[in-house]
Amino acid sequence: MVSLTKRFTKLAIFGGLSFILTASGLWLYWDAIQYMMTSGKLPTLDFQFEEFMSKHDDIVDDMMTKYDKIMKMEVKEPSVGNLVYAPENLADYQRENATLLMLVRNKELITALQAIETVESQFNHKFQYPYVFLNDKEFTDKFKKSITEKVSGQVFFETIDKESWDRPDWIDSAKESERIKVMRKYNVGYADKLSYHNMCRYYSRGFYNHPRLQQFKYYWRFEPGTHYHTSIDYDVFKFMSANDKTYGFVISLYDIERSIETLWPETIKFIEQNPQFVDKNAAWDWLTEKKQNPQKTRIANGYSTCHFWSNFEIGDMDFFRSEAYTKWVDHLDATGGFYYERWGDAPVHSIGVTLFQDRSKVHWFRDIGYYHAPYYQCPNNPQADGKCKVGKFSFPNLSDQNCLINWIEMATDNELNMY
Ligand SMILES: Nc1nc2c(ncn2[C@@H]2O[C@H](COP(=O)(O)OP(=O)(O)OP(=O)(O)O)[C@@H](O)[C@H]2O)c(=O)[nH]1
Ligand SMILES: *[C@@H]1O[C@H](CO)[C@@H](O)[C@H](O)[C@H]1NC(C)=O
Ligand SMILES: *[C@@H]1O[C@H](CO)[C@@H](O)[C@H](O)[C@H]1NC(C)=O
Ligand SMILES: [Mg+2]
Repeated sequence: MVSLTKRFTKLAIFGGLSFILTASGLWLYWDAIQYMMTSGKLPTLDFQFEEFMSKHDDIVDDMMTKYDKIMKMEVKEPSVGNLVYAPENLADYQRENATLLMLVRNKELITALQAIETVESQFNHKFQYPYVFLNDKEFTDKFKKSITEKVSGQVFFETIDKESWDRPDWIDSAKESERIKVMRKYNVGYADKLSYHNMCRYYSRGFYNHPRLQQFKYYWRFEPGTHYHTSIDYDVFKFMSANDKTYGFVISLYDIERSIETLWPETIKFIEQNPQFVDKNAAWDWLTEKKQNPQKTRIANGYSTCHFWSNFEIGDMDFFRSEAYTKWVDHLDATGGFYYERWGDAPVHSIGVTLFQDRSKVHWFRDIGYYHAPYYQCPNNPQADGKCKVGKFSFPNLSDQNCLINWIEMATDNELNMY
C-alpha cells in the first residue's frame, strides 16, 4: 500500500496540477481510512498536512548528504582537554566506578567472545575495567570458563531473579495475544517472542538495580556479535564523569512505530501528573520531530520514534535510579505496554534521558566506530581498523531510518564542536 501511495504521488508530480490534486486527495483519503480502521481514532489534520507536504525522498537524501559530510570529517577524540589516557602502570590506576555489561544467553558464547575480543583489543586491555555478565538462567561452566580466559578485568557472572525478569502475573493473556496478532500483521519484529519482551523490560527498568550492578555507577553495555572499529585510547568512563555526561551513544534510528503506539501518550499522562520531573532543557523538538517520517510520528501518537540505539551505550545508572526515571518507568510498566505492545529499551532510555534531564548530558561518541547488524557508525578516525567504509550507514534502502542529523540539528548547540 505504501508503494502504491508513493507511485501515485510520484506520477502526480509529473502529471500536472489536476493530477496532483487527485492523487494527493486519494492518498490522504486512503491513509486516513487505514488509520481509522487500525486505531479506531480520527486522524489529526496536523499530521495529515505534514505528510501531504513532506517530500520524503528529498528529506532523506538531504539528511544522508549531511551525514556523509560529517562522517567524512576527520575526528580522533573529544576536544575537551581533560581526557585521561591509558596508564603506564595499571596496578596503580584509579578507575572510574564503572563496568562493562552484557546480558547474554549461554548459546551466544561464540558471538559473545567475538564482541569481547573487540572491546578488549580496542579499549579494555588498556584500562582493565571489570565485566558483569547477566543471564535469566544459570551460566554454564563452559560459558564462564571461556569468557574468563578472554577478559583482562575482573569478571562477575550473575543470574537475574525471576521477579524482575518474568512477565508479571497480572498481564491479561487474552489481551496480550490479541495485541500480538495485530503487531504481527504489521511485521513488528519479535512481537510474539516473550523472552524478547522480558529482555526489553529488564533493560528498561531492571538492570541498574541488580544487586551486582548496585556497586557501580557507570556501565558500558555491549552485545554479542558487535564490533568496535576504532581504537579508544582515553578512558571513556572518566570522560563521562569529568564532562558531566550521563548517557553516550553512537547510532540514532527511528523505531518501528507499531511497537510503541502508546509509549508517548503514557509518558505525557505521567508528566501531566508529575510536571516537576521535566527538565527545562528537555529535547522536546527532537522527541516530537515529524518531518522525515511523519507517518511514524503519527502512529506513535506524537513521538518521532527517534532514539539512541542501545545495544552500545555508556550510561550513568544513578540517573536511571533517580526518582523521576523510576516513577516514570513504574508508570509505564503498570500499563502493561511491555507486553501489549513491544516497547524497546532504546526508546525508553532515550525518552528518559532527554526529558528528565538537560539534553546536554547526552553525548554522541562521534569518534567511535561501531557495527551491530545492519547499521554502522564509521567515522574518519585515524585510529580506525579500516574494516568499514567511512560514512557507511547501512543498505541504501535503510537510509530513511537514520535520525542522527535530527539530534545534531535540533537537540544540541555545540555537538560538532565537541571534536
Ligand atoms: N539471558 C538472556 N539474554 C537475552 C535474551 N534475549 C536477548 N538477550 C540479550 O539481550 C541483548 C539484546 O538482544 P538481541 O537478541 O541482540 O536483540 P536485538 O539487538 O534487538 O536484535 P538483533 O538484531 O537480533 O541483534 C543481547 O545482548 C542478547 O544476548 C534472553 O532471553 N536471555
Ligand atoms: C559506585 O557507585 C555506586 C552507585 O552510585 C555507589 O553505591 C558505590 O558506593 C560506588 N562505589 C565506589 C567505590 O565509589
Ligand atoms: C534492503 O536491501 C538489502 C540488501 O540489498 C536486502 O537484503 C533487504 O531485504 C532490504 N530491506 C528492505 C527493508 O527492503
Ligand atoms: Mg542485538
